[in-house]
Amino acid sequence: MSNLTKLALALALTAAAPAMAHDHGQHSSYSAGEPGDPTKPSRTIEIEMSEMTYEPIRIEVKRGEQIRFIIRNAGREDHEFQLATTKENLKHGAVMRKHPHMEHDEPNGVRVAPKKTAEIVWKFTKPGTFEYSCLIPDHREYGMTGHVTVK
Ligand SMILES: [Cu+2]
Repeated sequence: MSNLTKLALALALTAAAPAMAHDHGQHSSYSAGEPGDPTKPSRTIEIEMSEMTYEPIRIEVKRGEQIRFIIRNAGREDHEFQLATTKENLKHGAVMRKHPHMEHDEPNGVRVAPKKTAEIVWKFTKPGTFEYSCLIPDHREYGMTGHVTVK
């Protein structure tokens, strides 16, 4: 290998490294806590989604508590339950606006078809206020946000 080739290779690796690190970071940390362990005990909270709200719209959990969310779509359209900080959901919502049919495959969120039910097991490891929101374009704006207080 010539010195010039080695230099080009080194530059290419340096340029690629930050992008890779960023991707990895996005998938290994979640703003509202961490994915739960379904084999461990959890408290069940049922959430009903419809146009354009959640029931309940406010819940309280203890720090370190694991919750099994049973999320039922009682509406006539698809809805989402995306558990994160407001900041993260707004950022995610902006991406959804450009790509409305974006598929999610993350443990902190789910899209549910009408009359269907989904489950998310989540461990609230961080204190603070978090939210669940539907990021399908316009749904959040029409009121699809609920809040989780972690004490
Ligand atoms: Cu919705």
